[in-house]
Amino acid sequence: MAATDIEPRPAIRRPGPSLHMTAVRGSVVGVLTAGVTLAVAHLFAALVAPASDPVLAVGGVAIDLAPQGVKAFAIRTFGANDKIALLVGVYALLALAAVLLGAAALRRRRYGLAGLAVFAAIGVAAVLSRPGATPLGVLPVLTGVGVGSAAMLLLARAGRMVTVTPPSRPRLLNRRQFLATTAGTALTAGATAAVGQAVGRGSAVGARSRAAVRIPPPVRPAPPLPGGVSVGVDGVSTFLTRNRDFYRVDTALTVPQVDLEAWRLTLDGAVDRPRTWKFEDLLARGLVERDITLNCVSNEVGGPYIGTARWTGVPLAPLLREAGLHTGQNQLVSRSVEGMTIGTPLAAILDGRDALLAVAMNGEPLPLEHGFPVRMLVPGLYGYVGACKWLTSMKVTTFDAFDPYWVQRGWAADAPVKTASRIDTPRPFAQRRAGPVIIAGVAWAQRRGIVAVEIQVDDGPWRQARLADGPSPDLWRQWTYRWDATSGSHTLRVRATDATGATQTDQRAAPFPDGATGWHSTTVTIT
Ligand SMILES: Nc1nc2c(c(=O)[nH]1)N[C@H]1C(S)=C(S)[C@@H](COP(=O)(O)O)O[C@H]1N2
Ligand SMILES: [Mo]
Repeated sequence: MAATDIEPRPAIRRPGPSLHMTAVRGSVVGVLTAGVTLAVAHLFAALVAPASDPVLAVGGVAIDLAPQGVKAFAIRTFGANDKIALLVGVYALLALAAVLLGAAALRRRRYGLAGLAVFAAIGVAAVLSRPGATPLGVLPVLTGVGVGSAAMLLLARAGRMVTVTPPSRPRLLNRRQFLATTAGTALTAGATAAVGQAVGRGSAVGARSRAAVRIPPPVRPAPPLPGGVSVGVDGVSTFLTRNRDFYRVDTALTVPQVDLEAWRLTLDGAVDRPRTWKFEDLLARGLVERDITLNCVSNEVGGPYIGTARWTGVPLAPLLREAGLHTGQNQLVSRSVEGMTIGTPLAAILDGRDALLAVAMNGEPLPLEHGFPVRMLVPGLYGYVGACKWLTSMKVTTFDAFDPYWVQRGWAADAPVKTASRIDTPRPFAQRRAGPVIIAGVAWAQRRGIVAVEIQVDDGPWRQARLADGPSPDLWRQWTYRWDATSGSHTLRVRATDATGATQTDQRAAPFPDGATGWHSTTVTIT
């Protein structure tokens, strides 16, 4: 038995290794073991398949298993940083587990090894459960755990304690050796992780593919936007949202990297003629260009998950018709390269609206975050039922036959965009001088269009806002209202009416399961 494991039993009572010292050694051994394990796994994942990184795989499982309330909370609280927050959480849990593992390894080597085996099992299970996983994907975890075990044994050995002259406190057997071993291990782990990062960047095949893409000019360009679509008021969102400002909502922990050479889009299911396209085949069909507003069902009243872009793409309806749709079908299931499934009502695609397979956004190939090389866009539907990114297959089927990802989690299978409006300025709790104050914002009801926006100050009457130009029902519409502000604290409310004549309901509803409702309001102070 190792010296660390024995407490000599002299009659006199003497201090054991100080709790402090044990905790420090345990933490050092555990965290370094975890560091080596994860760094090696990361490097091998970069070499084999990025999705086989165990941390990403576990994070992915967490996203898919997270109950609806937790997901909604994460999007509400962390917004576009929800994935960073998740990874921070995963690493924090790992660090805690690592400290315990290190302490266990110092007591008995086999406790440490058993702990690592548990990690290996979790990692392997997570990796294999990811969409598109291959048996090769377990290589990074297993190699990482193998090297990690060796590191742990080395560290635990170097961290042995000895009691030199009872009743003094036990000390490190060889302080210098412990320091040298930990420093060496830390350096090795760091260097391995850095190489893994570099290899990962080098294999950023999506970025390379995207850089090489040339999108031909559209055969049917978008009609020019009238200058009057923008109210030109500070604080109101730009009418077209820049790509870098466009909201991003998806379950992908790392942005999928698509190699355009290998990428194919298939159409099958209940059709006479299943088809497969390469990217060039799609471009060769001739592109159209459309300005379309896209928004997320998770958007709270007044929330930021909406944007408008000029999209270039292939009209989707003719593609489906050419394939010969069987009768009785009502759902098109899109599948993305990382395994998302999105179900779109066939009727919506075929009713004459500009449903697209988009290849470009605001004049550039689709950004990787927004679905390079191809995403679907169906005006009038929330993104989770009409806007699959990183698209790789489409299947014609029925709603009875298949529940896509979000529907399995209780969201509505069909989700037309609800009429909504937002006050962009003044911001909440803004302070303004008494006198004229411009209230302005946006309203949207894709497919129907906005015909009126009204403003209410406190409990006063509803008054018409001035609408900016609205060239298409698939676009949001800006509005302004000139308010003669009097001093005091005031609540401003907005509501919109769509072209069917329906005015937004004041009934508050949360985004789940088919989109939020209620009037956006904001409180300002006038001095
Ligand atoms: N592959 C994939 N496509 C996806 C999603 C996803 O998680 N994975 N999220 C959908 C949702 S919920 C929305 S609102 C839109 C958001 O598109 P954006 O990130 O380009 O704004 O993408 C949709 N397409
Ligand atoms: Mo969404």
